[in-house]
This record gives sequence, structure tokens and C-alpha cells, in this order.
Amino acid sequence: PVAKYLKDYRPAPFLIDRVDLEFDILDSHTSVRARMVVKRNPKADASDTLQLDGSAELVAVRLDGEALAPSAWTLADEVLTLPGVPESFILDIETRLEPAANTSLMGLYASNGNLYTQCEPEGFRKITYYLDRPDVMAKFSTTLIADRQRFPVLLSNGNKVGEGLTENRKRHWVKWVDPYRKPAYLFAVVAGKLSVLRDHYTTRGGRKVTLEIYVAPADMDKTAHAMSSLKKSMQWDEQVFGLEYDLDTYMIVAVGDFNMGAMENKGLNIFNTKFVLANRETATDFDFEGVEAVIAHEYFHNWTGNRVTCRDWFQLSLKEGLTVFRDQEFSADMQSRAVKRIEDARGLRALQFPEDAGPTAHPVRPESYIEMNNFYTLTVYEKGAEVVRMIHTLVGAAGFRQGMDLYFRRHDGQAVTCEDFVAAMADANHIDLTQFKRWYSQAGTPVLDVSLDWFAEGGAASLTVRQHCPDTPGQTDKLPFHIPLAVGLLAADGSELPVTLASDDAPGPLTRVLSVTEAEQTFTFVGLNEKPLPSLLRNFSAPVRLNYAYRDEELAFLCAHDSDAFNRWEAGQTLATRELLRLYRGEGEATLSACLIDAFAQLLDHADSDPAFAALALTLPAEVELLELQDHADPARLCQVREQARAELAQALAERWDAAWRRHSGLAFRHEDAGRRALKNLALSYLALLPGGDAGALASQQYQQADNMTDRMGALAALADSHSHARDTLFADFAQRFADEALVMDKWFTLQAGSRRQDVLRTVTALMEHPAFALTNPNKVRALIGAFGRNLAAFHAADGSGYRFMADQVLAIDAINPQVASRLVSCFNRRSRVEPARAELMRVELARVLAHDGLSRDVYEIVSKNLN
Ligand code: B3K
Ligand code: ZN
Repeated sequence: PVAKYLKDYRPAPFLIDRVDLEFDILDSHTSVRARMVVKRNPKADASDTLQLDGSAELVAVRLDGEALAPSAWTLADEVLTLPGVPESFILDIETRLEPAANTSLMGLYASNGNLYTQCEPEGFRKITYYLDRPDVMAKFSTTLIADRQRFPVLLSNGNKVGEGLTENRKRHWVKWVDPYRKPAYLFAVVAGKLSVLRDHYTTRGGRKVTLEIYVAPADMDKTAHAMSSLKKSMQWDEQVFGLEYDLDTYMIVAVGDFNMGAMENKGLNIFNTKFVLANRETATDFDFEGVEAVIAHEYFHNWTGNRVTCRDWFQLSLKEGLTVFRDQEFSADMQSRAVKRIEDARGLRALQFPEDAGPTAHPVRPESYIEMNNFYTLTVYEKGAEVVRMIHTLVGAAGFRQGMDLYFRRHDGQAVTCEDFVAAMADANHIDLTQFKRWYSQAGTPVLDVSLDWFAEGGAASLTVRQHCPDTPGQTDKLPFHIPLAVGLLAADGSELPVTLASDDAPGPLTRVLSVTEAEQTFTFVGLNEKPLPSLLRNFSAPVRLNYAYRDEELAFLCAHDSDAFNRWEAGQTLATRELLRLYRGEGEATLSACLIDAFAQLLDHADSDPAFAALALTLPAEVELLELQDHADPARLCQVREQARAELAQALAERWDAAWRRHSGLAFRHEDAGRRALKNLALSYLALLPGGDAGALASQQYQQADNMTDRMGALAALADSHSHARDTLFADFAQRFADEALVMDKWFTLQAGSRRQDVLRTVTALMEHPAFALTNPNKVRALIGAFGRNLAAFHAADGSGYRFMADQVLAIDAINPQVASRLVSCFNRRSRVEPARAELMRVELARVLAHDGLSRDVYEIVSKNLN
């Protein structure tokens, strides 16, 4: 397999102005006719050889109406070459597809008898031969013809312009026209038997939009939340960014077989059922939040992605980083801003930081790829969003809006680069973001080492900040980043002191954003009557690791008093991390310090004022985060130490947990009580660790009385690690109760695959035979096998059984769906973190995978980087 490079980008030699597609859907196959209006690209080097991407079965090629003899073209390596073509011409291509045999879920595929497409990034070439690259933007029309009974619903992008019956009246046709130019990756069709929830939204400008959510008939009772999320998103984008919807119909289709979360096809979003279907009996609070966020994300893409798209796939973060930032802000406005920020930062640190430190580390704008599907990463999405957020922090909300306005004024209807986005932000705000752009080109997580010197005589404190960024594959000796560092200063009584620089003529703000641009830099704060305690990187103002030599008591103080909620949470986490690593290394007492237990006791005593925050603050750092902080780690021991610490906290605070559980139990369901449910379920999970406690009874009681999935799952989760009779009863009841709910069964699989029990591998192997499991369905694979890969204790079993199992599954799934397989194999990426004996067992399994005949490009790319 060969890599493609950003530096090799050239404009396409030809452009496609229009494409008219006809899908003839038959029992045995689908035949596709594409008529394209092609012309030479005046902005590219002249050429009379047209090369189209494609891997579908080619039936016929006609140029300006003339059938081309097979000698007039060549087809090799998924490229159709037509030499000696005129300046402009009409090309007709006919292909034959077998959607029922397409298990990759890219291009046109079947799910449950219906047909769906997925084209981003390079799936359109599985449908026809085309210039399958995002800078070729054409106007599309689509005609679908199919049996009326089997495919009553026929959808494509844009507006429906006609429909009718065929001569024998058994089949019908529908024609769609999309008035907006778009790259092929935004193309979509759906055909099948679906029910629809319909509603309306009138835009600020007065456009009446029909909103439609298409699902399997049995799922109609789970569509209301998605619809209300869509309306909220439409309104929010008008209010915050002045952006309105631009077609008369907005359609969302839910499908159970889908490679990722959802897809923003113009006017016709296709979603994983997981991010559409939700009602109180089947979905947890977390699921509800996820549906709202993903609906918003795809809707926001209509402007950031579709109206303005990417020049090439290296620019993916142009649309993804920006759109994630937008959906994060939307969610922050819909719920608690501080809680949302903590959740996002926690996710970034637990998942993206390891990626940035591992063998597949890459910049937000990658420089090369073998398989583009491998680059829909946490770095491109989540770190990309952090990069956009830093610009927002540097220019402020109003400046950011001006930058967005300028971006759309300049680039509406175009395919552009990350540079273009940054230029709009810089120009609108008259600032220089040249150095800032290193965030797009340099991989790795920068580390800030910060110290404070106090000068009592002058009432001044100077903060020295040193930054460095570790080497990553192919990148060494990185240049300093431009880092917005938000800082506050606390007095001994917990009050906030103004952050005043010597150059200020009045007292400064209580939170000040410092621009750190050099490898080492000192900032001096003046006008202080006492030595302040610094609160650093407030609200997680940059995606960096920060070191400051706080004393434990200082962390406990920040945890109790910082006005910045993020840093209150952060201080508790830092304290806990220290304790866990100390226990892991066997330093000092073999029990938790009183300082940590007191800090947790205080958090718990004040929990009811913001239970959602408290639930986050009272959760110990994840095992994956701890793994990153330890060389030659023994994952089993890390897990054991964390469990031991949880057991200690359970005992030390037993009465408080019990009281918290009781205070928040037995309430009638209200969505807005999600925080209380989170706290209650956390309390239950601690109570379950008390030796001789009655957690089994409490959990059973909660399970039986639950009027919502969050509580039912909370009860089940609390018992997942135990060997009790109550556990077996509840798990069996759950499986029976929800046997027909695919998404709920996924939860049941995940809980068992994530269990601490010794027999987890045996359980997972047995569950692969369960009637609700299917290796061909990505949700099932992620729920069971993916969850096992995230179960550090089981995956890293000392005998290598976890590694062997995962490698076997990767190979089995690669033959079905390479995208899913390559995500799974990433659980081997932290090999360099673990102790040598395990690392060697991992290497052996990776080598076995790499040696496998017919390995996909997707898995090859990840594994070969891993073995380098
Ligand atoms: N743009 C799609 C992702 C496509 C992934 C292809 N492997 C979903 C999203 O980010 O909105
Ligand atoms: Zn996206």
C-alpha cells in the first residue's frame, strides 16, 4: 500500500459541472447510470487524459453519446483512464452494484432489506467512476426507480422534483435535485420501508422547512428527542452564528448498520440508530446527550463542511474541528457549561493524549495517509476543536463571530484549507496567527512546566512557564506553540486576587489569558499583599499537560475554593492521580491519604448544589489516564490499585454514599435530574464495594423500581463485577426484557465485556454466539469486542490471552469490514507503555496480523506504524 502526501496536492485537471444519476434498484442488483458534464479545469495544468476513481463493476462508457470500445480506455488499480478527451464533453458511465454483498458499509449497501449509502471520504467511487475528491463540486440530480412494495421510500439529496409509476405500475420512481454544488462525498440515497416523523421549522428569514426523521416502523416511539434536538440546533445556529438552513426539506434517516456515528450528506443525513433513537425506557441520560450533540453536529455541518468544504482530505479538521467546537458550544448552552467542559477535557486526556503520544500520532492537519478512513481521529476531531477553541479564547466571542462571518463571505461555495480559516480569523481581528498555525502542523501534546517566585518586598509574583513538545513519529525538535494560558490567583482566604501585570495602569481581571509563545517566558504579577496560589490553565484553556509543584494541601484548597469549576475538578483529579501512582509504586503508606479522603468528603457534603459536577469530581481518574503516566506499566496492577482506592473511599465515606443514594432515589423521572441520577448511581457503585454491604439488595430495588434506563443500567453496572445471585438475576431479566431492542442489548454486551471478573474472556467468547450478536454489525462489534479491548485488566492479561483474542477478531472482522477492524486493532497502540513481557506478547500478535494474507490497507497502516 502506498501513501498520499499533502505536498503533492494539485488541482484536478478536469471539473464536473453536473451529474445526473439514475439508480435502477432490482432484486439481484442495482444498476447505476451517471451522466456527467465534464470540462477541463482552467486552473490546472493542461491535460487531455481523464482519470476517474472507481471500483464498481463497469458496464459501459460513452463519450458524447458514442459507446467507447474497450481499447479506448484502461482500468487498473481502481482508476479508469480515458486518453485524448476533448476540452468539454458528456460522459455516460454505467455500473452494476451488489449492495447485498457489500459488507464494508461504504458505497451502496443493504441493511435489513433497505438500501443506504456512505460516501465520505471515498465511497462514491464504489458507486460510479468519478473525480472522487472534495474540490470537485458538481450539481447533482438523482432518479431512483424501485419496486413500490419493497421500497416505498426513495430519498436523495436536495428537493423532490417529481415522482410517478412505471408502465406496469409495480415500480415507481422519484427524482431529486440538489441546487447546491457539492463534492461526491456528500451524496446519498436511501431506499426502503421506513416510517417517518414529520415536523416543521420556520427559519428567521421565513423559509418553511419540513423536517423528517425516517426510522424502522417499530422505532417510531423513540424519535421525539431527535426532532426536538434538531429544532434546537437550527435555532441555536441562527442565534449564535446567524446561519440559516438553505433547503425546503431536512431529512434524517436512522440505520442499524453504520460504520460511525452519523453522516452530514446535504439535506439527507444518515445516522447510526444509536444517535437518533432514544426514549426514557431504552436510553440513558448519556445517550440523550449524545443524540442531541450528534444531531447538532451534523446539522452544523450544513455550513461548516457543506457550504464551505475541504480542498482535500488533509484539511479534514477544517470542517470537523470547527464543527465539533460548534457542537460543544451548543451542548454547553443546553446544559451546564462547566460540566460539559470537564467531560470534553476528560475525554481528550483519556483518549486523544494517548493517540498523540503513540505510534499513530499525527498533526491536526496530517501530512500523509495510506487509508483516509484511519484519519477520522480524536486528533483531527477533538484536538482540532481545541485548536478552534484557542482561537475563540484569543479573540473573544465577538471577534470569533466576525472571523466566521468573514470566512463565509470569502469562501461560501468553495473547497478550502485550514490556512483559509485561520486567515479569516486573523484578518477579521487584525491579529497575527502565524505562530499559532503550528498547532495544525506539529503533532504531540505540549508540556508546560510552571513555577512561581514570590517577592514579598515588592508585592510581586513571577510565573515562569517553560514549554516543550515530545517527539512524535517523523517529527523531532518542535518549535514553541502559541498557547493561551488562563490564570487566576487565590488568596489564603479563598478569595480571588486581580491578575495585574506591571504594564497595567489599573488592577487586572480575575482570570487573565496569558499568551505563551516562547520556550521559556516569565510573567510578573504586581500589587499583591500576600503570596498567591496560582490557578493555572483555567477552563482547560489549551490542550497541554501542565506541571506545577503544588503541595497536596494546596490542591485540596483549590478543589474546595477555586472559582473556576474546571480547576476545582482538576485539582481533585491531580490529587487523586498522585495518590494512585504513589500506591502503585508502593511508596509510603499502603492506604489513601487523609488529604484525599477529606477532599472527597467535602465534595460529597456539598454535592447537592451541583450533583452533575460532584459526580465527575468524585470519579477517580480513568485507568487509561494512569497508564499514560507510568513507564513499563503493569496494567493489571494499575487496575487493582484503582479498585482498592475505590474500596477505601467506599468505606471511609460509607454513610455519606448511603445518604446520597437515598436522597436521590425514588424520584419521579424528570430529564433535568440527570445530575442527581449520575450522583446516585456513582454512590451505588461505591456502596457495591463495601464488604458485607447490602448493595445487591439496593441495586435490585433500584433496578425493579426504575422508570428509566439510566437507573436500570446504574443498578446493573453496580453489580457487573460481582459473583452474586442478584447479579445473575438482573442480567438475565435485562436480556429478556430488552431482547428486541438492539441498542439496549449493546449496553448489556458492553457491561459484561468491561467487567473486572476473571472469567470475562470466557464470557465474551460465549456472548459472540448470542442471537443478538453479529460480527457484521459495527455496533455489536464495538459493544462487545471493542469494550473488551478497553478493559485494561482483561485485555492485558499476563498470559497474552486478551491479545490473542483481539488479534483473532481483528483478522476475522477485517475480511468483513476493514474500517471496523482498524479501529479495533488500535487497542494495541500503547504497547510502549506496558512492561516488556506484555509488550513482547503484543508485538507477536501484531506481527501475526501483519503477516496475514489479504490484509486491508486500513489495518495494514495502523499495524505497520505500530511495529515501526
Ligand atoms: N463526516 C462524517 C464522518 C465520516 C467518516 C468516514 N469514515 C461524520 C461527521 O463527522 O459528522
Ligand atoms: Zn463531523
